[in-house]
Amino acid sequence: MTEAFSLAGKRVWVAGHAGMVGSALVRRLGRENCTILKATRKELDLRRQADVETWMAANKPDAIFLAAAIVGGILANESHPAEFLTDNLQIQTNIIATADKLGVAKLLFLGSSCIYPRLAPQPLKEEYLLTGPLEPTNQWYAVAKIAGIKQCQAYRRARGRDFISAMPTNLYGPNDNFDLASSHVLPALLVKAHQAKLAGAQELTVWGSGNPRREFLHVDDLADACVFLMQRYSADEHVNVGIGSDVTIRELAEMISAAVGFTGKFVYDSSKPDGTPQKLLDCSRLHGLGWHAGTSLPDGIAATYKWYLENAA
Ligand code: GFB
Repeated sequence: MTEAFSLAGKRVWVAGHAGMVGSALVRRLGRENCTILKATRKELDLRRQADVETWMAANKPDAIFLAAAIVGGILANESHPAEFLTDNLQIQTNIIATADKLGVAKLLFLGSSCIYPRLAPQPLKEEYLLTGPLEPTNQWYAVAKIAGIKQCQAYRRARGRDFISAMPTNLYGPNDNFDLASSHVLPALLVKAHQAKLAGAQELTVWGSGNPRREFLHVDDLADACVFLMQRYSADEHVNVGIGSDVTIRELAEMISAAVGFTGKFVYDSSKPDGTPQKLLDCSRLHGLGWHAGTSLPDGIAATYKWYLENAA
């Protein structure tokens, strides 16, 4: 597919540049001939509309990757419903509405596979959006992300803006959150397996039943897909971004233990929630455009463990 929107010579704002997704985007955009704009949290509170307007008017982005969000694993979502709903709505609304006001040429909004109904058929096609009830543990975050898709569509229709949305599956990689209380499952199990190995422990605690199925995409693959979509995609419909296969949490724990060298057994903590039974994206739309993920899960886990040892352990 041809490149309809060139990033060459453009001022490109990565909103949320310090996070796992934003920092992957900054790495990937280093290969494009563009000027990357960043605003630290100290410089700009994205929840404050007037501050966002002032910063954007002064910095004049031509294109925006909207990767800024309050994110977290299943427990963080359950424990902070107000922040996951309100802060995310504020951040995305301020940026999208100001991008419209200033006539920003292109914007890509990032969502999540939790936008789909809890019991939607698998793999999840884009058209399953709003066809059933959401997963209760992350409904607050999901509602904000669904609103973001609709905001992009609304500005496309009403104002002719080239705002698009990408919906990644569960992500992992460098700069992930490795805090056990608020992280997602993959970094959590990496830390737990590593600490259990060091302590010579015989057991590792896995939350829930181990039966839920999840699909895991390396964040560098997501960044590559986002740049691809920014350059080549322009339509109302959001686009799923995944790897095409999923594993049970039990299988994930086994893969991580093998990578880390933990040889003990798993104990399942049924006081913790399972969440959605399965989340596997149908990526036919993205594959049809010509993009495929390049990192296998075992390779991605090995690379992330190496990164963790060198940077965060
Ligand atoms: O990754 P995770 O926190 O989020 O949990 P979701 C995935 C599964 O792993 C759940 C289990 O069934 C957890 O119970 N799990 C097992 C663990 N051990 C652990 C552990 O030590 N830590 C964690 N965190 N989980 C999130 C949503 O859902 O996914 C967000 O809450 C977002 O809104 C994100 O969509 C991508 O996949 O269940």
